[in-house]
Amino acid sequence: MNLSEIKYDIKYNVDGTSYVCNATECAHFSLDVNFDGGVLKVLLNAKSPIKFQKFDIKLHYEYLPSDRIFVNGYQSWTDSMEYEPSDRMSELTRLMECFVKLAPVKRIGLPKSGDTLFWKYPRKRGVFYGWSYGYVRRGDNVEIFGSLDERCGYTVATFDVGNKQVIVSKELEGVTYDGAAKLLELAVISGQYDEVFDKYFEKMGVKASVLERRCGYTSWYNYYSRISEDIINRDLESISNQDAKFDCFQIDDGYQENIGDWLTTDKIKFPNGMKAVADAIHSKGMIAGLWLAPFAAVKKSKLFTQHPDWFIKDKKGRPYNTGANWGGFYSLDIYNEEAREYIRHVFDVVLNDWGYDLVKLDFLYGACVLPMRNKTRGEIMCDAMDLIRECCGDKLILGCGVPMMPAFGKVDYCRIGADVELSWKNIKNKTREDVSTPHTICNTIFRRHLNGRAWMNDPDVFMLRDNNMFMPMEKRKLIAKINSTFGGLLFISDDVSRYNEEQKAALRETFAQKDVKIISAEFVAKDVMQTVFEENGKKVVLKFNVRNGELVD
Ligand code: 9PG
Repeated sequence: MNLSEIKYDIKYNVDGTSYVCNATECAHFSLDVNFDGGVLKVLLNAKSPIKFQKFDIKLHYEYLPSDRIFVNGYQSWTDSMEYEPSDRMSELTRLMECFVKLAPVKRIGLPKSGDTLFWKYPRKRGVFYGWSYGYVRRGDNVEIFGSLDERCGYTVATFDVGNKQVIVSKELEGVTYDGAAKLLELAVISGQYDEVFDKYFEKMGVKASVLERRCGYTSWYNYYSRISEDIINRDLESISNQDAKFDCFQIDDGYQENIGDWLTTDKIKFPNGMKAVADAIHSKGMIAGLWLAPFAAVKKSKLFTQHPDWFIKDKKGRPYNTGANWGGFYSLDIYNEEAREYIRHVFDVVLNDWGYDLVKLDFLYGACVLPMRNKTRGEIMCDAMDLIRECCGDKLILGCGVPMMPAFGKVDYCRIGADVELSWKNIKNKTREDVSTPHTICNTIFRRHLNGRAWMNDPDVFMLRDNNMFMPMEKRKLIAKINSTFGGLLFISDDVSRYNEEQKAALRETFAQKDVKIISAEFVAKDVMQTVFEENGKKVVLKFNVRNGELVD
């Protein structure tokens, strides 16, 4: 990269006046830009207090029509895939985009799980944007543009084919800079797919995961929140009578009286409390997992009614809704000392008193929906993940609903796609984070580079059962195959005592440890995914339509 070819597109504000700057030196600040060893670093020296409205660095890039462009969605659930240069990225109609920005819709929190409220969505054909990193693939060669540090603000990589540019932007809302600060540290690496990601994580200082892949059960995708001690005990018993190797049993949402009151168990559903459940799981030789959303609370929870001041507030000091689930929820301000103490206490009870070995931590994005305390969203999320790891010590964490890069190396397992649906239909989503089988399948394949590097990937469950199931066996088996080929955590939600011989065999086959080497995975026609891999030395080709799950030959 030639530094003299870099273009700067910066808008900032000093004392209420807006300025534009297209150079490294201007009236109110200077930038120290350095490109060394494949890393582009930008340091700011602000001469007076500055707020940035836009901070874009533009690099010249020549695309070819055969290139494939990968952009990483904002958080776990956000759709992420490779595009062709002539594609249009948006899955949301303009109408939907306007709808989610309406004040009453914002109030119920619908768009808050994604980036819609703080990042302008490119509408044009041939413009693709993603968070923290993205790449251009030319045949077998991949060139990645990847942030090495999101603590100095989230990084957005935009690939603009028409303008022959890669634009690296920083999300710096809410911060006033004065004096010296790092604004960007970006690695540009090219080579073979695996080699490039190995180098990227090495530069980031995130060590490869040493965990084995895990096989287990989660209660969510059959009963949703309608669980009880009876259902859990029955499924636990059925699983322990199977000859497939289960090593983890995780209780999901539904055991607690209210979102936020994690230590107040619903006595009707779980009369013996949550320690008894963990003990029962341990007695079957499995590790015990429990779901919670450690920052979240609903209005009627004891936590929120007793301590509204511990929660994130808007500019006017009113509690700020951070998402639409459970009729709307609020998130704790992770810098509030009492809130931090409460979070520590919850983990202490769940992990030490109740004895859970793994926590599935969900809706984490809520911690950074608003910049505050002169910190960017990126810095807040990094701090939130540090707090979580500190609270959990060396217990296992399965991240979920979490902005990706702040969680790299901080969680042991992580969801990398949307929730799977009990059917395989191509629904039009309200947001890019919605429940969707096509989205989760694409993410499992296109975020495979994170598996074993950032953590072990959780591709979400596969289902083999016949009851409460709305897709044919062939499609259920396809999901199982994709998950076991690309994922690092294999969970079902089925009552396996109802399995017939075919289902039992499919379960054993999915859980069986295999030596897998992915050779390629790409779209070969509209919506047609073709993946080629070696499984125990044998070449396998899988070709299917991601929108409906039909096999293609
Ligand atoms: C428990 C569930 C399960 C599940 C998680 C998460 O965008 N949405 O509307 C949306 C709803 C639910 C959801 C994710 C997204 O599910 O992914 O595995 O734990 O919470 O409530």
